[in-house]
Amino acid sequence: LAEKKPKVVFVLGGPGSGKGTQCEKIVQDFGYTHLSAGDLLRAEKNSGSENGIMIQNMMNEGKIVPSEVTIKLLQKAMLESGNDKFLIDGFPRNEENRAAFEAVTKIEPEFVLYFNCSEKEMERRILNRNQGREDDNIETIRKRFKVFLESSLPVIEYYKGKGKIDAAKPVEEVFEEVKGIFNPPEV
Ligand code: UP5
Ligand code: MG
Repeated sequence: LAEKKPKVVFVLGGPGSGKGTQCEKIVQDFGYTHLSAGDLLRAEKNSGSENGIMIQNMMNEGKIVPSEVTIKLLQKAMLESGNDKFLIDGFPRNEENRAAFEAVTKIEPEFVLYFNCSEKEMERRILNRNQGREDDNIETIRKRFKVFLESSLPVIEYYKGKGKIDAAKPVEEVFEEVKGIFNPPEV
């Protein structure tokens, strides 16, 4: 029996570009379930799982956790949500993530949002965040930026032309632009 395939939107952008902030707003207006790959990995780390130490070490170095770990967490969260529309925030982060997700789930994204922001502004936001994230120190932030440029931007380029947003503006202005993509104005 053919099951209905879930709809997925990838929400991408550098560290501190506002992925989580905008996803919370999209959820309120458009009925998606928000799945932050980073939040799922942090929860897995805190659960005392056998992968916990590995996840912690990789996140503290700004490195990308092996695809199979992240994809399992995403699949489990999708199943448990009972929803069929997902914002996948902060994943895929490299070409291998992208290809593995597609191979395992057979899902291709409806579209991809890319929150484009300068490093200077992203660094300012992260350093002001104060949520006790272990990776929010200047040394790890620099490593996260480097991994973003080297590994994650190529994935964004792969999906090019599908939803680049100027994320340097205030939250509400960014969301106006986001809404236009979810809800194209009628002509
Ligand atoms: N803020 C937001 N929008 C603003 C605006 N328009 N104007 C002014 N301020 C704004 O926002 C960051 C801060 O800025 C907040 O204080 C917010 O109020 C303010 P947020 O919405 O949290 O930005 P976000 O893009 O979500 O930043 P985050 O730090 O979560 O991004 P990262 O991509 O760095 O973190 P993530 O949690 O996705 O990943 C962390 C690590 O997990 C990775 O480095 C990696 O090691 C690992 N990981 C994997 O290995 N695989 C994965 O698939 C995912 C993660
Ligand atoms: Mg986030």
